[in-house]
Amino acid sequence: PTPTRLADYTPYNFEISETRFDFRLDPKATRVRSLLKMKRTGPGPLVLDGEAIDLVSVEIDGRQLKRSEYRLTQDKLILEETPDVFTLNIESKCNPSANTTLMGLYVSGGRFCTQCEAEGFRRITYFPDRPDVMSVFTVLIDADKTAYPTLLANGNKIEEGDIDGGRHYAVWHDPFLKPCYLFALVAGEFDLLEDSFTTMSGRSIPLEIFVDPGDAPKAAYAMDSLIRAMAWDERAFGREYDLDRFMIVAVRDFNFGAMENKGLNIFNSSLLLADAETATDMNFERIESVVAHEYFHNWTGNRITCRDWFQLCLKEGFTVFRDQEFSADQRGAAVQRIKDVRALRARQFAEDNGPLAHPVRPTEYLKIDNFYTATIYEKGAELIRMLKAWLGEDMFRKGSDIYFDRLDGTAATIEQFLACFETASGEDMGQFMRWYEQAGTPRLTVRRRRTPTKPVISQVVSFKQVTPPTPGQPKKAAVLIPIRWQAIGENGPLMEPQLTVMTTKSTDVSYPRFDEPHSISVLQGFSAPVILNSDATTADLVRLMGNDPDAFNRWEAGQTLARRLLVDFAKALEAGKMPKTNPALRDYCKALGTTLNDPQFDNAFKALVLTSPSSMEVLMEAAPIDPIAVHEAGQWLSRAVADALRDDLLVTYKAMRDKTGVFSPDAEAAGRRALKSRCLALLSARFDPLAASLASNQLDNATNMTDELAALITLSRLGGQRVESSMEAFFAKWKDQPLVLDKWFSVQSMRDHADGIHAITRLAETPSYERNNPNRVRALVGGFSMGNTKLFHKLDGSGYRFFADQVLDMDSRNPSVAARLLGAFEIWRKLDPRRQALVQAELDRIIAAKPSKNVLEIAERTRG
Ligand code: BAL
Ligand code: ZN
Repeated sequence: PTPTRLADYTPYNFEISETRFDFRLDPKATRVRSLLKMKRTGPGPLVLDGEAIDLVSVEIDGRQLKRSEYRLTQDKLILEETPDVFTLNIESKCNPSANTTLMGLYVSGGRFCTQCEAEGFRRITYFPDRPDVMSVFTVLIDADKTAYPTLLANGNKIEEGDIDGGRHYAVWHDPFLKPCYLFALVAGEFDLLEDSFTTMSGRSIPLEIFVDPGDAPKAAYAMDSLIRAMAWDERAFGREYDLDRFMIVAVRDFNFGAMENKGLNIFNSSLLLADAETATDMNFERIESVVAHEYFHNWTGNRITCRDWFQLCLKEGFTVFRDQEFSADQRGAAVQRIKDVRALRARQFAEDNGPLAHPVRPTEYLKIDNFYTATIYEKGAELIRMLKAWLGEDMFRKGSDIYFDRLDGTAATIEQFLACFETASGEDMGQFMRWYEQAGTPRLTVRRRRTPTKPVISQVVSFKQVTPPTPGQPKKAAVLIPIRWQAIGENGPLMEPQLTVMTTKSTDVSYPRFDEPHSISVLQGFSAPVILNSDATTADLVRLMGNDPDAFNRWEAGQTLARRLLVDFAKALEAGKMPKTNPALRDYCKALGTTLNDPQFDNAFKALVLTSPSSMEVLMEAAPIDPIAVHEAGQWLSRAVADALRDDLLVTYKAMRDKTGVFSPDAEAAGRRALKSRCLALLSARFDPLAASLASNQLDNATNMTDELAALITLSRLGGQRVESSMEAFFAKWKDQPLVLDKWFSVQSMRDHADGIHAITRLAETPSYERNNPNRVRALVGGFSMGNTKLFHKLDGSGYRFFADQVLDMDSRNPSVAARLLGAFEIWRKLDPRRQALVQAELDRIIAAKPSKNVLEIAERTRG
């Protein structure tokens, strides 16, 4: 297959001033008629995209074309000759109930819904399926009234009524220019949760969330989040909602988390439905941020969209940044930043330092679906954050105001985006652009030294940056790195926080002489997405854990200490030795105890301080290494912490128990539960019978899913008699709640089952395993590959084989989900040689099986 290249971009040669679609819905044969008002803007044939659909007829200005007047290939409809201005009518058919790809128009739970981003619209009808072709859409939906009482599309409803044969129709008009990837259509029977929001100019906007019958109460938190997000976007970015109503629909079968279709967001029900009994605090938190994310896309994505899919980060990076800022305001900046950086390190750093590394703005792809990555999203957001850190808050806001003003209604590029900040600040964006073009995580080395002159009048911090080679990019240039730093003494900071904007490969910064012992807090707030290599000693890190005014770096100091210990432990375990207790470990445990008992820190922060770096971080630092040694190193460290702090953990666990009896999903209550769960997990690392009895008690008496699931996970890790009966009881209790059953599959997938891979295979064969449902597949196959170190990485290769079989099986129905699952192999070069050989054999087997383009692209790039 030939890749699509950024360098080959050419504008489309037609404009479509008006678009009208008539849908006659039928699960097996939906008929789509389109009317497009076309105007030629450049030479060449008219080329429309279309895939897995049947063409019925094509007309130009009312005259039906003969078969010889157009060409039809597997994915294109080509008209060599057309007038300059004309009306094009096309009739086509598709089969939504047979559409297991979940791209285009499909059926989920008996309801019609769509997913068009990135290239799904071409599975609905023939159209220029590219983001720079924008039009004003009017959509008529005609469907059986009993089976599909609710008919929705983008924009405002302008007409509805009954028609013969028990059918009815609705006409929707969206006055805003949009590309077809933002098109949406929904039809079915729903319950409705309604509310409203009054915008800053005083317009009252009805808000409607459509869910499966009976689920409306579970949409209340999403509605609350939406209202807060709408108000926040007005405050933080001056953005007001534009249409007359805003709708969200929840569906069970969905490839993405959610989709920002204009005025009609469609959500995976896992990111919309929540109540105390069935959803965890993490679910509530995700719902809040994803509802906000999709809403924020209305400006960053919809009003201003992308010229081509290489510019995906233009909307995704900026929108992730906006949702992170929103969550920081809702839940506390430090805790939010820590969670975002943990996720960045576990996912994006793994991607950026492996075979799938690609720039935030890639230059070529086979399937764009494969580029909805942590790099585009999370690193893309980090770039916006750096822009803000560099330019300052006011200049950043000025630049974003210029962006919304200048580019509204257009399909834009990263260059156009950065030009707005150049206009605002007068700064040259040339070097900053490298962040979008260069893949790989820069390493930032920091060293402290005293000036050699006597008496010492100043001291120096030296920074050096190096970005390692990535596939296709052997040489890297220096990037602009905003470094926030500060000298910290025994009793707190000795100076104001500094911002050094590093633009060269190395730079020295001097600071005044301080007589007292002090440490340098570098990259406060994680001011740049780099891997820091610092010469901080254990004493420095302990000092920063206690005294750094920057809460992120207080946490970071503990993480750095823990990472060093974990790498040492993992290497010892791999060599068949027992990790040794050492002074650094004792200091680390003592510092954790101090934080745990300090009333000035909030509980959510304490829970994060008590959580050690992910295995992924340790694997990356210690590679190549046996992944099971890394996993066991984590258990060793947890056990050491629990041994040192047993009494404190127990007291805290008890103190965090809810005494009100009333569930609240707010940050404070969630923080208490997070700390309680963390204490329980640490106590269980000692295999103390007390932990088993605490977990059993918690499971029996839980009144919310956060507590219930934490107890179940603890029991599943402890093993022993209670596990099987608890798993069975949980299954029986929740078998009718698909979102909770996903959690059950996920816990099962991560257990170290006595009969190994056979247990996982059996799970994939149980009747409740829905092989077509992305959530269920991600729970079992994703959970297994990312969370079951022992069985996935078993040296007999059975874990890798099972996983590759599952990817190929999913690929036959849903290539984009299959390709995403396959990402679990991206770390294979970090593994020990024996496992590398096993994974390589599986990648070769996948490639030989002639998979979809999606899976082929990921398998080949991973294989290298
Ligand atoms: N645009 C795809 C889903 C999302 O990022 O919101
Ligand atoms: Zn998005």
